[in-house]
This record gives sequence, structure tokens and C-alpha cells, in this order.
Amino acid sequence: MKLLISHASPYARKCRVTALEKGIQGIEELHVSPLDEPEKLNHLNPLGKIPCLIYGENKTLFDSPVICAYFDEIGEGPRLMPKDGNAHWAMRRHEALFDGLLDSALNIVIDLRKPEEQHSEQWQQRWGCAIDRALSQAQNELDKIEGDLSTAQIALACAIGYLHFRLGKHDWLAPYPYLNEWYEAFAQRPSMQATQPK
Ligand SMILES: N[C@@H](CCC(=O)N[C@@H](CS)C(=O)NCC(=O)O)C(=O)O
Repeated sequence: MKLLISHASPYARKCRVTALEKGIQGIEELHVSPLDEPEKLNHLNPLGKIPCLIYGENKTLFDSPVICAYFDEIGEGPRLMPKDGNAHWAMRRHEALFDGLLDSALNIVIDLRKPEEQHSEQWQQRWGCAIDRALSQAQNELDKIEGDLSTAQIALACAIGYLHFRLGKHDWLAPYPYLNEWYEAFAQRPSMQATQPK
């Protein structure tokens, strides 16, 4: 299997953490810069985004939730996402919330990379508020998120890691001490340590 990644991509990190936690061996990580090397990526993922997994006989999977679900299925150990029922949908909801948090953070990063006169204060504020509401809900629902390792925990930890990595000037977790405590402990896992963004 080959996984197209960059060391800075938080979506790729979700997949890499999941693969490590599920004991999946033999994944070759190929480093791709989606903006600079579209020819390496676009024929595999028409959306031109990483992560993208190549498996089997040149089959591809993209979008980190799909790749994580695939790793959960083929890997060892307890499932990271309950197979069905209410627990499944509750976890899917949390995964969507934390992936959406990540999308808002990435939107801010992209906006900040534009020439200054093209920055949009209004959109940055909107995305920032979405991040804050998602973090607030994560802390309020921490009792449901904590516990056995799960897809939702990995998505949340990678999203918070990205806030620290790219938008660390702002202390996003200051209002959420319990969430911060949870994150600090989770970030010590070998899978998180091995995939720190660069
Ligand atoms: N929903 C996708 C988002 C992936 C994504 O946006 N990846 C970024 C890198 S962090 C990318 O490849 N961006 C290139 C682009 O948007 O053209 C996922 O969960 O995998």
C-alpha cells in the first residue's frame, strides 16, 4: 500500500495515526506537495488532495474518514468506530465535527497565505467562531469522547495539533482546561509522537 501524504497535513496525520494504532505494516509513505506537484496526484485523486491511498491492484481511496475507516477494517485490535447502531452514528457525528473544525482551521491558514490586501477579516472571524464552538462542544461532550481509543479521538487530537502547529499564536484551548488536559495526555501516545507535523 502507498499513502500519499505531507508531514504537515493534519488529514494525512489522522490516517497515519490510525494505521499505527491498528498495527498496519508495510505502508509506503510518499511525500507529495498538492500545490506544486499536481501531476503526481490528480490522476489518483481528481480533487488533487492528500491523503490518498493506493491499495490492491491500483485502487485508490481518498478523504481521510474513508481511509481511516478502511484501516479500521483491515487492521488489528478493537474497532475504532462502532460498526452500527446509535454508537456508530454518535461517533460519525463527532468525527464530522472535528473534521469540520480542521476544515475551518485550514481555511484560516489559506486565507492568511494570500497577499494581505486579500485577507478577509469577516471570514476569518466566522471560521474562528466555528473552531471555538466545536472546541466548546468537545469539552462539554468529553465524557462521551473519552474512553477506548476511537476515530473521534484521533480526529480531535489531530485537529488540535494542527491549531497548535499553524495557528499557535492564539491560545485556542485556554477556555477549555479539561479538553486541554485530555489533549496533552493523548498527544503522548507513540502514534501521535511519531507523526508530529513538520
Ligand atoms: N476532506 C479531505 C481534505 C484533504 C485536504 O484538504 N488536504 C489538503 C492538505 S492538508 C490538500 O491536499 N489541499 C490541496 C488542495 O486543496 O488543493 C480529507 O479529509 O482528506
